[in-house]
Amino acid sequence: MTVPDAGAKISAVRVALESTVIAHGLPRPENLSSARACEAAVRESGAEPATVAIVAGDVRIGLTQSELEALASRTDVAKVSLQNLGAVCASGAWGATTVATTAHLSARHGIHVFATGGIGGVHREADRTFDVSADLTTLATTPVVTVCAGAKSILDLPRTLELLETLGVPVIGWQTEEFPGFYSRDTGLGVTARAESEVDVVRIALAHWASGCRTSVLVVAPCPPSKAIARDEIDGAVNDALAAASETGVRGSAVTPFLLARVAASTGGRALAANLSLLENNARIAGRIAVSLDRGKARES
Ligand code: PSU
Ligand code: MN
Repeated sequence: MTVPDAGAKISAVRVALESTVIAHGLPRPENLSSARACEAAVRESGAEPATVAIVAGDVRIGLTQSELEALASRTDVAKVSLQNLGAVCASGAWGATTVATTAHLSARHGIHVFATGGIGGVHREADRTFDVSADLTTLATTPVVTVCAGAKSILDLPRTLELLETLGVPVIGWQTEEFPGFYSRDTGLGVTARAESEVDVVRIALAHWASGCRTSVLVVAPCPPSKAIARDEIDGAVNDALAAASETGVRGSAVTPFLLARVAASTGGRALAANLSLLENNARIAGRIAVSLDRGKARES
């Protein structure tokens, strides 16, 4: 077996799902319907969904329906990155896990594939602020397949890709040679390799890990065409939002919610529709990859 294994027993083919998007990334009630739709999409692909979160201080790999409802409706859910994971657990609080924390906990619990919307990365003006997401450093040390639609639209995408290259994280385009722009299908930026199907992804991931690499394999799947937004329109909306942020002096962790709310408003709800569509799409693709990876491992052992 060449898939790194933390020693945990795998009873079924599981796919982990990120929860920050549920508690902090989407408005209500779409957040709960999206979380359910993502779980259903994983099941339709033949795998078992495991939404990851912290429930009253306990790490949960898979939530009950009532826990999922609580996560989507409570107003005291912490955003949990690796830095505050221990503190949130120790305090008995509820927490929603970022990409970094979901990847980390997935690997620890024997799950090799997880799905999210967009990863964190290098923020614009990071040269001044040092704001680089722990998602990148965690992907660099965590051997799981991560399925996303690119990085958050408000980031510096060329620098995010540079850093992924430095960290040795392969970026696999799902039926594309272009790094997707989250809401838009294209950015003009390239990927490491293209995959036509889950079989291609599994072949690359197994070869990557067999050669001793222990990073994540990042699969980037563009937003489904019917809901995607043109690149120029999104670039304009993000630039307007950035200008408004510097005018109003919004700072720190308030910046991202501020920018995303502005982009959502200026696209008249189409940004939300795109987000919901790509989340479900990613969950479905992750399910297919997990099933195929399980078969690949069985052939090897
Ligand atoms: N993409 C979005 N909205 C979000 C996130 C991603 O459009 O809220 C979340 C994800 O959970 C990601 C996290 O892991 O933001 C990164 O946060 P930070 O930049 O603080 O590391
Ligand atoms: Mn940050």
